[in-house]
Amino acid sequence: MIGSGVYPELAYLIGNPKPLEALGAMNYHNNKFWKAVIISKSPGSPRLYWHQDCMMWQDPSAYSKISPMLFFMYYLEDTNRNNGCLRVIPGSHRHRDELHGMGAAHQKEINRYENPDDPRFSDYPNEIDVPIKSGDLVIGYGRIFHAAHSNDSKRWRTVITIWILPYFDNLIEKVRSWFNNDYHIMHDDWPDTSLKKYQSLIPNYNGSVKPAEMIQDIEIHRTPDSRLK
Ligand SMILES: O=C(O)CCC(=O)C(=O)O
Repeated sequence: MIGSGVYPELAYLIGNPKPLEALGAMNYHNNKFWKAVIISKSPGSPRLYWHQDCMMWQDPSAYSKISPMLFFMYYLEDTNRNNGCLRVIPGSHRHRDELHGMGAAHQKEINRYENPDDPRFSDYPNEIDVPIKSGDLVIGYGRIFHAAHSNDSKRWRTVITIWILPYFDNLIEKVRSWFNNDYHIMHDDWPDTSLKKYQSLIPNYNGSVKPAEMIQDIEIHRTPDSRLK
């Protein structure tokens, strides 16, 4: 996995006007860019565990129809069950699922596939596959549980994920402060020519709340509370 900080070439894709127009048509405005990652699944690599990406579960918008986090996934190969396509649990962005009680995403043990019997690697009756044609774009709710199948093919399978934060100015202040800081740490040294490609998506928080006010309670922000039924 490679983070966007070292890849200013991604600026073209981040600023790609077509998906942004599609967001506008879906009533998503004041969208800001957080970061992107390039994930390559090598031949023979295992499943990716079930997780959701949202880190704003203290914010009322996380419980509303308009999602405070979206992902754009650009797959660079056609994907299918054999080479590790995306899987999702429909409805899990708005409704509580058994996976919500199984621990937070992105921790070391789960990233390293240390316990293949962990239920976050299991199959679920309500999951669906999302096979994609190379170059097509998946726009997803950051709140939805998603995973990927193992890559049982002989070729690498690569996706570029871009996270977008809609209605950024409406988020609670500590969340805005943290995302703003995290974005700028990673991308401020990109050349101006790159930054200009997606200027309107650059977060801009000028308040006095420190990013630490969010990150010190990160598990609270990553986990839905009783407002998710
Ligand atoms: O590798 C995939 O297909 C999914 C990647 C993913 O879950 C993510 O970028 O959050």
